[in-house]
Amino acid sequence: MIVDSLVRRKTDIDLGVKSLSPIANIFERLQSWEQTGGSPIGFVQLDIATEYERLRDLLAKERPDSIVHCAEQRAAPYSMKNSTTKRYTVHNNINGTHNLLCAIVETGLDIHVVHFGTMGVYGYGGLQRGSIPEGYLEVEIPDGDNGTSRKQILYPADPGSVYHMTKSLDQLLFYFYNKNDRVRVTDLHQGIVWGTNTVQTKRHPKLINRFDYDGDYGTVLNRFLMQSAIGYPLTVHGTGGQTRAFIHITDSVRCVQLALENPPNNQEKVNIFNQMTEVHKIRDLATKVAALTGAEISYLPNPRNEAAENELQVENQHLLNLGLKPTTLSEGLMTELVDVAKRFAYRCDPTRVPCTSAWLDKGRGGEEEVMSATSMIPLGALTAEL
Ligand code: USQ
Repeated sequence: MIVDSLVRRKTDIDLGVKSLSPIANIFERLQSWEQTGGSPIGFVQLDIATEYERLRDLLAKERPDSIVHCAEQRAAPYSMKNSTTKRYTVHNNINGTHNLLCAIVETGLDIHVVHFGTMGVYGYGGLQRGSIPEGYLEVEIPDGDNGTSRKQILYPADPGSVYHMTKSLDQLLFYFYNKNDRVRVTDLHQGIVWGTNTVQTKRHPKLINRFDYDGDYGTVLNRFLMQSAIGYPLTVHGTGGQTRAFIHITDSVRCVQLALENPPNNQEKVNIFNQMTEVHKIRDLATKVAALTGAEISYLPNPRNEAAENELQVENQHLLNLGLKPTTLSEGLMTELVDVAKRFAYRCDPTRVPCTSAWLDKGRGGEEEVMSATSMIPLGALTAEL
């Protein structure tokens, strides 16, 4: 059963932009799924952040074994646009997660929650020593008698946007409800997803996934591949020195399946898996895409407040041990995505490609940030939209 407020469709209308791939209405999608032999999927339109009683009663009626929680506002740039989108992101994400946990406790059901978290809870600041562990860190705390005691804690959160901050707060909600009420949770700390089709979505044209290319919702690799398809110079922020974790969409779906098939028991702490398969620097990705497609690269002032360069190593042994076989960056998969983008290029509005959501107001250093980034870049490389 799908429970969805359908707010993402409304956000498109508010932003005046649409997915590059055409998205059929929910009823057509469900019908197409059944036509291709899929088991019937129920649908309930419900906002879990505001309709607590309906959510609780639905759980009591349906008694699910597991819930995959992806009912969160998921774009960092959207969360940083203005005070309305910041407050919406906090309201929706925190109340949604809390209502779900609270309803599980109130109904007395033993439901396994699989949550889409983010690698961004760890932060991407500067040089890193060693690999980022999967959620927890062993620390020694001074005990006041010149000795130390050992403790396992959540890895210190270092969010880089309001969106990432809400996912950091989610971790505490899970920690508390697991400790207090033994709610079983798997938190998937996911990297940047790329690709658009899975085996299931390829079964019918109306099952295609969203392909967001705009500056608010599009993620970096999909954006670069789509930009190359329409002849738009690749929009690298700053020097492109940010290093990020990535995962292909087919692996993302497989990881959810592995998490569902391997739930923790209710004496175990929250399972945290780093859901990523590879790490890349943004400028290296741009170079790869340019070499594959002949696209130009633009080095633009960075609208975000993020380190110019960072290194990243990540542990992902849990999902590998459960059987994940990583699908890594390949020319074939990148070309497949460029082909999808070319097919729907007629739906693209190039004026919506630039990232206009700025992390800092002018009065708080935003202008200086843009100025210093601009001064590092050959003027010829800047595109007109700035
Ligand atoms: N970037 C560019 N050019 C662009 C777009 C982005 O250089 O045109 C840079 C950004 O400055 C940033 C990096 O690419 O350094 C990643 O940006 P992104 O928009 O692809 O990803 P991000 O904002 O971090 O968020 C996305 C998803 C979010 C998920 C997160 C995983 O929107 O839901 O949680 O990736 S992670 O990045 O590992 O935190």
